[in-house]
Amino acid sequence: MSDGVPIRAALGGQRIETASWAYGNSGTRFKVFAQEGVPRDPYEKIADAATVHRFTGVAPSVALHIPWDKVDDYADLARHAENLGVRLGTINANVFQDDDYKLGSVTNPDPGVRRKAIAHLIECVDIMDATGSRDLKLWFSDGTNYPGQDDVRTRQGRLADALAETYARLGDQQRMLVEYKLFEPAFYMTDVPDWGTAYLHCVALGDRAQVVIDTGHHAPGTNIEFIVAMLLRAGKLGGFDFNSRFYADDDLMVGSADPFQLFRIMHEIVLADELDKGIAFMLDQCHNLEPKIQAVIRSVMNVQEATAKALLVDHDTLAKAQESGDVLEANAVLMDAYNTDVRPLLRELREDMGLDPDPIGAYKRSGYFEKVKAERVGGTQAGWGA
Ligand code: LRH
Ligand code: MN
Repeated sequence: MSDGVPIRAALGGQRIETASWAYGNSGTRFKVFAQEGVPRDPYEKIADAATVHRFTGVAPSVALHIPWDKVDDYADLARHAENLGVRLGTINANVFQDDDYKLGSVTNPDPGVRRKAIAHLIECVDIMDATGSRDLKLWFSDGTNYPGQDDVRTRQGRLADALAETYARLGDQQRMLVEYKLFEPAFYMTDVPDWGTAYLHCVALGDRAQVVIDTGHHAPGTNIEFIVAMLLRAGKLGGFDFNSRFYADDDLMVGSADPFQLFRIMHEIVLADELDKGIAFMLDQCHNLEPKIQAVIRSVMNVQEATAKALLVDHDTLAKAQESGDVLEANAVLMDAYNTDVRPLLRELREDMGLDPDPIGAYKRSGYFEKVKAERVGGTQAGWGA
């Protein structure tokens, strides 16, 4: 029982948004290994996302990336999603793949290039109007590779102007989520490198500008749950791009490299009673080697397991130990929850939800992958189009 909300109800009400691009081919600069059965268009990507929701019950929306998911009729795409039991979620802008953006997009020294980038951001808001999406997510690859290449404060001014113009275009129910990243593709200075920079821009913009924490975007050793707590305290935590990494922005399955970190993050969310208050819990991953749909199902289950453990933390005993300075007792309260096997609880929850307690087994038995492998022959497989 966490703050009066039965754990099962909290887990049953969890909402995890999957990423359309996770179902497409992806890789590294060395190689993209194409896989059989990969979708060829946004309609097929959404069918795969709906399959994840069918077997997990807690992934009812799918984030889109523009232009990777560009279609002629977004309202028709939204209907297609609805017919499959899911809805279109966060709209991700892309100002990181066009030749014009070599020296930056909204921070580019060339005003014409900045105009082009801003036009794309605003086009994404038009798409949100058509899809009914609440959130516009903005990640900028903008940065420099050598000291002196460009002026830091001048670029920040250009960025602030572009964000303000885009923010002004948002509808009343729409939000802007600003994502930061320490480095890559820029290797000397990134214009939005850390939570502080994203936070400062969001404060300057207004209430509907919030920060997104991509768990793969920090320097090694960063205490991410501290950033979570700080942004929660400031009312500026808009969402997460969940994934995990051993080294850099590896985009591996969330919880696969560091399940304890994911637990500590969800502990801060549960402690602040923010599990179902509008924070966007999104997956942002690339399944370069492993079967993609199954990997997304596993990722959703990893978030469920971390959340279930966080909901098991005895907050009263923890607070007492903290207030009395009982260091080991306080740590033990957290470790007891973390070391609890929550898989039986989640199996029961799935049965309560009318689902197979074993989502991966059920998915494999469904023959869905064999079906799409047979159907998706010909055409061009979806990818990052880079
Ligand atoms: C950048 C990022 C961003 C997306 C992209 C797919 O590394 O995390 O969120 O636009 O991955
Ligand atoms: Mn991301």
